[in-house]
Amino acid sequence: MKHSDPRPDYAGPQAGPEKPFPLRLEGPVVKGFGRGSKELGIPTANLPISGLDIAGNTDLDSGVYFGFASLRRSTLTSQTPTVYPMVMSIGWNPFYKNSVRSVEVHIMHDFLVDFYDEHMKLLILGFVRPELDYVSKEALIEDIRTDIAVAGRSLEREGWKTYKEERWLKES
Ligand code: ADP
Ligand code: RBF
Ligand code: MG
Repeated sequence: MKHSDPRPDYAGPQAGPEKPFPLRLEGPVVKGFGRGSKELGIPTANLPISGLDIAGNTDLDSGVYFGFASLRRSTLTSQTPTVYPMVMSIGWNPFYKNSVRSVEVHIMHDFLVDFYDEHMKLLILGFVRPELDYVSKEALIEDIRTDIAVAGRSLEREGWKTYKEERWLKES
């Protein structure tokens, strides 16, 4: 896949998620490098990388995935978690030459306040593309914007949108 190649409008099969999906990951939202919002204009809620081990998914390929995320306020544990569509990046962020692997989630919702420390659950339903390096920050941003559009459209399909009601996501 070259950076200049046109991108498909959808990810994953029309009918719905296929093995090994759905995959589940969860953990507290932690501080990342502080680059998402400030540098790229795209905030990403980071999970501790150990979250990958907990779920037994250490071998998950680096790249962009999509699905649904739920958030539970740490101070209001009795509250039913809210579910949102999400797109996420697992990897080394070659553009930034990170030395640690990260799990970062962009939630497709406008939040008025930050939600560090809240418990986030991820129902990962499909793969969008492998992780890439970029010639410029603008090229990276453009591809992430496309990832968001592709994920949003893909999750609205009949065989996919029902996962928003999945039981585990809504358990507090
Ligand atoms: P960090 O490097 O600490 O992850 P970011 O610049 O990536 O910083 O911002 C991430 C934080 O922004 C999240 O932890 C969350 O509290 C907040 N946030 C606000 N809106 C969103 C959103 N739509 N998706 C993800 N995080 C968001
Ligand atoms: N970083 C990369 O270096 N290469 C990528 O291909 C890449 N894809 C991403 C896709 C999405 C949907 C998101 C949310 C982030 C992606 N990133 C990628 C990570 C980006 O560099 C990171 O969010 C910022 O460095 C802030 O931590
Ligand atoms: Mg982040």
